[in-house]
Amino acid sequence: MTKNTAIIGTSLPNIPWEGRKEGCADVMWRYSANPIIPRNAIPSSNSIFNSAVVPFEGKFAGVFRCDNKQRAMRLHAGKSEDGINWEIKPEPIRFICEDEEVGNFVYGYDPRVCWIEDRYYVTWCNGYHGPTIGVAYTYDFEKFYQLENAFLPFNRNGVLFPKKINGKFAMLSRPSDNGHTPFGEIFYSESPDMEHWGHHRHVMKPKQPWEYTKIGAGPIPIETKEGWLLIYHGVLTSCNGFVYSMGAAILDLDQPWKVRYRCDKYLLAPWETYECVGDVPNVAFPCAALTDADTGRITIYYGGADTVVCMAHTYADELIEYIKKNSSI
Ligand code: BMA
Repeated sequence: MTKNTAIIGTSLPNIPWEGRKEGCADVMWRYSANPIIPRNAIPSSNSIFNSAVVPFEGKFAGVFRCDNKQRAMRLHAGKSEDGINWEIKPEPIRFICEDEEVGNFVYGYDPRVCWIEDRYYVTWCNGYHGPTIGVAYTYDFEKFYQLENAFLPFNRNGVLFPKKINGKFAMLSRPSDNGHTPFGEIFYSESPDMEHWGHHRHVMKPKQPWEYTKIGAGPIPIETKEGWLLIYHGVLTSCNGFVYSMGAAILDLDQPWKVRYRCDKYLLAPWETYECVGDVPNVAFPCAALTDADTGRITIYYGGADTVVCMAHTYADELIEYIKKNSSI
């Protein structure tokens, strides 16, 4: 297999994958056995959704959003042989934190997991006098060490880049309010040490009708020859409430706050029953992507209707072509 794909990255020959069905013309397609994780995969859960997975020791590991039967939002670690069948720990993650003030867990949701240099970093929406971006790291998905929150409240959708940019850690985030935020644009920030964040830059704001209320970064950006491939969610407000779909853009490799291309159409919108019916109807919310540089395969993990975890697939090269062809910045 040649590494002649747009992805700048490593091989993942065991990426969970199902090819496009005959007759399907979509650039991104769903795994046919969705959802892969049911709402009751652990005894305490009301719902399991908006979760993040990564390759780990030849297999897979992840951090899962499990809302419990008190409807408290908790993060649980999990492992998998194949990326599809998951063993999620019944007990939530107990973060180890030097500072009680920061480590006092109130709630946590919508995790992202990012390998940078020598460890896995976890970012999530962390309750600290309102939602902000929690940061922790782990080596083994057993012990998690919590660091300072990245920002002041109110912020959500903190998504790290998988390598330092111009010598600094880099993160996308989405300043918000304390409620079901009716606005939202994506910003870029840098840090020399994963604690102090600055050099804030505006990346993009809602544009097309499908994303017009707010947007937020999804999976860890994927490094490609064309730039950082960013899959994000966009929200439309209908007469019946929010509708969460997935879209994509390509950001400059060295100055990721500069948008090179941006797809004006959504890639995947809530059409299937498991996306349209659940605790929150009409939600497809991506939080992770696995990639294989050899084949260009990308598998997205997304939450369906705030209730279950689902997968979708695409090819990097086809997706990049599609974004360019449908781009308006
Ligand atoms: C957002 C977050 C997500 C959720 C979405 C739809 O504000 O809370 O976790 O999937 O709303 O309810």
